[in-house]
Amino acid sequence: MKFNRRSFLAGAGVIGAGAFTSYYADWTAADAAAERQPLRMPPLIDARKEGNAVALHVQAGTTEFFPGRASASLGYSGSYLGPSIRVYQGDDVEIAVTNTLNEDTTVHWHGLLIPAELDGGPHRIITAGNVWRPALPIRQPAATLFYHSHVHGRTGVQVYSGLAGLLLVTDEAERALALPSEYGVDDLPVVIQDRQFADGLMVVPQGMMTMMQGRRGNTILSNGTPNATARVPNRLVRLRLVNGSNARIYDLSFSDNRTFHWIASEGGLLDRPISVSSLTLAPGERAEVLVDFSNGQAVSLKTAPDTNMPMMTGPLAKARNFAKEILGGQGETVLQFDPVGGHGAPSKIPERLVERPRADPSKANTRRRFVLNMGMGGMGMGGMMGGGTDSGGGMVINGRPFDMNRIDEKVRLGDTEIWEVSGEMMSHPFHIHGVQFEVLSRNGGKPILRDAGTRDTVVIRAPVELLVHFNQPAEIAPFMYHCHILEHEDNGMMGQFRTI
Ligand SMILES: [Cu+2]
Repeated sequence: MKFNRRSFLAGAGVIGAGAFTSYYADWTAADAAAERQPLRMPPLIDARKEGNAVALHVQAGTTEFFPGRASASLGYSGSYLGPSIRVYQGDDVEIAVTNTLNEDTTVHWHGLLIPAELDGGPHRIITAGNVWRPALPIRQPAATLFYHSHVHGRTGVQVYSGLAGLLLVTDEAERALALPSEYGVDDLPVVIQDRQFADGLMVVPQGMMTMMQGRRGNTILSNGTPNATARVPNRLVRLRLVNGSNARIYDLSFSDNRTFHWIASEGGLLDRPISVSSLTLAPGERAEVLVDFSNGQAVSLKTAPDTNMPMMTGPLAKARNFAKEILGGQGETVLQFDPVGGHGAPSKIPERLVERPRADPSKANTRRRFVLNMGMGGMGMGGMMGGGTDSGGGMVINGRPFDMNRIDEKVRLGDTEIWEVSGEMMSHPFHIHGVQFEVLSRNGGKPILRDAGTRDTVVIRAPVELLVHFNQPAEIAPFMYHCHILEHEDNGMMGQFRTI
């Protein structure tokens, strides 16, 4: 992945060369320091062992992503990311969140089905020095959920700096399946994030290109570890893959092209495992998979090159394609696995997982349409390039940027609706708070394999029909729906609804 600055400038032409070079200049920095590091494991907090009262401290600190190089970062009760919190279906769990930062924050429980006033969206600000104590009713099936900052306008920076962690819901049906579930041993959370490093230090990309594409970086971290290696037992291992990146979509596969088994979507376990050799994961999406390491061979989880860039014409398109050619390369290693103990006994994959009631499309009487747009068409290149550095180029849904004081949609509590969502310029991960949904169709045709199961986030471009069931109240506070490219969200690609 070497990158020649002069030839890149030539490709960029005249317009926008400055923006491109500042964005890409350090793109190759991290490769040089490719020393393997053991995969870091977020501490596990079992809520029941804490009497269902958990404390989280939002704090600033420093993290040595690379040995001896201390980067400024944020974390929950730690310097980067937060503990994995195991919660049990049927329990009420109080989480006391103390904000020790010098700025506002919020904690959104992404994927948790709870009333809107507990959801931790942009309205539920925790000001500096204050504590928020939501009592979260855990009523949904086992799933891997993702808590993170959602403070409007600063979500991108705060999550990038480290404000994210996992909430692991468990229930009896899951435990009865005897899936690998020894945390950190054969049940591994893997939070995948790309971050920009210069000289071994994490830097926060800024500027117009960053706002358009979303913050990306030259280094892939797994649980905050660059060049990570996981030692795993020589048997079946569960990976809870979480895309915690601000903007990048990963197309994951193993270096030996082995088959693995997708067992849970964002909403929880599928009805049966689906054998795959690759899996796409957009920001905010999660997938639990079973991987058989019984052949004892080292193997790497890899991603295909990053190709989700805004569609452009003219000199910017040339520069973009040029960047893709140079930077795309052969893809990258996300995480290496070193099985311990040589050859093991081959693993058995369960044939069935769980049966869950499904929403009935014939009950959906209301259809709403949402178009996620980047508003570049109307502005023209000159306007876009000449705008403020962080203007973001007019991120909107249905032509309107987010307004905290405007309720965009009102839904009847208990209803099932069809939401038809499409995105322009590039692929966008669309997330709806307080619901789970199923994909009914894609671009007028059948859903793809990856659309199986219930979910709260889905990557869209051509129109996708979602069957959404609304069973959480949003009277005191609204719920959000938005693009999960965090810079798009921060710059207005978000709306809000009430359920009444
Ligand atoms: Cu977007």
